[in-house]
Amino acid sequence: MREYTNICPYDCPDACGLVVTVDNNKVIKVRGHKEHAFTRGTLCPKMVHYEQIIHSPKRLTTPLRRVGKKGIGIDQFERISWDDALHTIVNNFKHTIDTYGSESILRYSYAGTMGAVNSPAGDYFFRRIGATNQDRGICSPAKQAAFRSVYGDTIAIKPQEAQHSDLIILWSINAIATDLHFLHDVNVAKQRGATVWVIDTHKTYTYDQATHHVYVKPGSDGALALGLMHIIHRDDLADIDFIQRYVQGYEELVRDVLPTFTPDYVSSICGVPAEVIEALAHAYAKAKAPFIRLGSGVSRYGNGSMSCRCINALPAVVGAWQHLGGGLLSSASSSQYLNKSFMQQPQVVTPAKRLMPMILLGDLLTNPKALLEHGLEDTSGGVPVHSLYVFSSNPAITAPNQNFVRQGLMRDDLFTVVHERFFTDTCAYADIILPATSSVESDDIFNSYGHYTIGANYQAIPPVGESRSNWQVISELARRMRLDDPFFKMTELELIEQMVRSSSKLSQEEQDRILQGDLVEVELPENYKLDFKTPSGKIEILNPQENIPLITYREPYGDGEPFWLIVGNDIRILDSSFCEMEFDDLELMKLRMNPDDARLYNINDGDVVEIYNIRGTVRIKVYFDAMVQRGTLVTLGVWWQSQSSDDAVGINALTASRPTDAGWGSTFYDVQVNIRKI
Ligand SMILES: Nc1nc2c(c(=O)[nH]1)N[C@H]1C(S)=C(S)[C@@H](COP(=O)(O)OP(=O)(O)OC[C@H]3O[C@@H](n4cnc5c(=O)[nH]c(N)nc54)[C@H](O)[C@@H]3O)O[C@H]1N2
Ligand SMILES: Nc1nc2c(c(=O)[nH]1)N[C@H]1C(S)=C(S)[C@@H](COP(=O)(O)OP(=O)(O)OC[C@H]3O[C@@H](n4cnc5c(=O)[nH]c(N)nc54)[C@H](O)[C@@H]3O)O[C@H]1N2
Ligand code: SF4
Ligand SMILES: [Mo]
Repeated sequence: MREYTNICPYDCPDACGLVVTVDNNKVIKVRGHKEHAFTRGTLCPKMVHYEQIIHSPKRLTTPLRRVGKKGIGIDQFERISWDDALHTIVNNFKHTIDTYGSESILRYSYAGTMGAVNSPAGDYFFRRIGATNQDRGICSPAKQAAFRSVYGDTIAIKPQEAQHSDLIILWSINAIATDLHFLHDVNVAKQRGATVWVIDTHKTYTYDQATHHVYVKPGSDGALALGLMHIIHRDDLADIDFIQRYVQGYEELVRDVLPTFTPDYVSSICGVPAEVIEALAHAYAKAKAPFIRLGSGVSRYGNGSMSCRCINALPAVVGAWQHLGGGLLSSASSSQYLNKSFMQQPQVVTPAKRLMPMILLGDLLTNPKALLEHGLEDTSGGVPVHSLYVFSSNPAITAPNQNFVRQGLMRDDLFTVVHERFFTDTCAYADIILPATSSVESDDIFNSYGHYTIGANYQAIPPVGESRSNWQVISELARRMRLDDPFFKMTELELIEQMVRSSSKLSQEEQDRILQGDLVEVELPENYKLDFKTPSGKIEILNPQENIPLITYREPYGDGEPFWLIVGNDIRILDSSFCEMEFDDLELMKLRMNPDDARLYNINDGDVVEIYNIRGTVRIKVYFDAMVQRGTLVTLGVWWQSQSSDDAVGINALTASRPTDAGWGSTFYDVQVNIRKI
């Protein structure tokens, strides 16, 4: 029996430290690592039985070739050897390049594993062969663009600082489900007397963590933030000394924008009573060290980046950054300490090729001119995709505009490879399936987008079945494609060492400790919170480089339908990861609806309804919930098709591939639907 230190690989800001117990080449137990500065010894419910996922009988263990129809199931596949599988893929790539041009190959991958080696494993390979590469915008680039607009390259605040705050706002973050370990810091602050506000569209799992709740209309938070600043200015609560020293654009904001955003006007946009807006503004401005934890919900709208810019301005106006415990955490991913760019091989120049925003997968598979029609550059002139390589992602269920995605995946003239741990919905459309390792079966290194602890994962057990890691497959494909870059000959261990040793930000001691397997919380520079790394050296409420330089309110898109549809995160799964687990609940996908709304549509508790819009229709059972705001409908989780309420489609049949206002991000929350009883 032996214990290994490991990192949880999933797309979660907590990037927890794990202790993995191995006996006889099997993981028998997983627990939270006590010495991890953010995990502090506890795991979320999803991961307490990680060993059941690693050794699940449902794991894919050999390569498979489809011999039957697309889109049906695993019985349409037969087992083949790795050699046969890789040979087929390489032949297809060569044929596709010769016949249609290299951009006819499309790579699609995301963060099934967050490992710094295995997540971007294909970035350079697909650029090197001239394929259509992807812009990784499925998650929350609009939020990052907003932070960058206001704070440039400023180092993100350490989450643990929130322990010293006297007022914490969990703003569009369902922390119990999505950032559980931050609540440790929140609870320490609460014990010291802090108040905790949650700003969301509905009552989430995180409800009980808060002392105060604010429910906004979807997509309206920009107006709320401006309303708070209106009151802060009106009541002389702004920190003028701080603003004069550190903020650009406050005068213009007060003159041109804030006068409109009176509490009554803001209330009419957000649906929040004016007295609640007043109370929040006063509490926020009078707190000594207010801390905002900004989640991604608010950024996934057509106005998402602008809303986030407005929220980012709040700590500037009250000077929160000066005080221990004060500030705003949007994401720590901008503050990279590993030299992750090594995986991109930036020194190798290759001809510019087509880049597809991830949200346009369905659009591009069904319409070769889609990028051009969206006003994007397409160096291929609009060549159809004939070969698709998917890894670490399940787009048949998680990508927006699902009807287009599935229509594209069904094309007979599309050759699809899926590298996966389980038979997901995307696998059903594959021509070749490759079995993937789990995080304990290969080597990798992880940093986090929610905190500053870095840790290496050294292989704890041999691969299950014949599974291989992303890097092992990609480097083998490179070899078979006769690419002779020394990069492709590197092992995962060598890549890890390279990313650590070539980091200019890690001290020698930190490097040594990380490589020897310690969990290392990196040291941040002194006074980093007030070192604003923007062109002006100040916080840029007014950023002259933006199309709209001064922060303001913009409306979300909407679809002209009567209900906003909120697809929140389910605590049991992570995007569609963990759907391979067994669940007691026979009905995983439900729709929560306010009973007063339901009555208007003659809908009863327990009725099966159709929710629909221009993009699709989904059948789902209604549950009454008086805590759901009028005019919104709530469903949790992006479930596999077999777990969905509808036989034919998942929830993303309703969501759109419209981009956010910055960063070509997803607008998963910016969806409206109508409802009918069936
Ligand atoms: N259990 C679990 N954990 C996860 C995930 C999961 O699916 N399940 N997903 C992982 C991934 S990939 C990510 S990116 C993160 C995301 O984690 P979060 O940052 O928490 O983002 P979301 O869960 O998308 O949205 C958070 C909240 O925003 C709310 N919201 C939606 N629209 C609005 C709005 O207009 N205003 C306000 N104020 N709130 C709004 C939603 O109701 C939701 O409760 O979580 C990660 N962790
Ligand atoms: N409606 C709606 N849709 C959403 C969201 C939402 O809130 N609402 N959230 C969106 C967000 S924020 C995100 S980030 C996306 C994420 O969407 P996806 O990128 O599709 O993420 P997952 O569904 O977690 O799928 C990851 C897959 O990778 C596999 N995997 C795990 N480890 C490895 C590995 O080492 N190698 C390989 N090859 N495979 C591996 C897992 O088995 C899993 O099937 O979903 C988005 N979709
Ligand atoms: S909270 Fe996130 S990082 Fe931690 S164990 Fe759970 S899924 Fe993994
Ligand atoms: Mo995400």
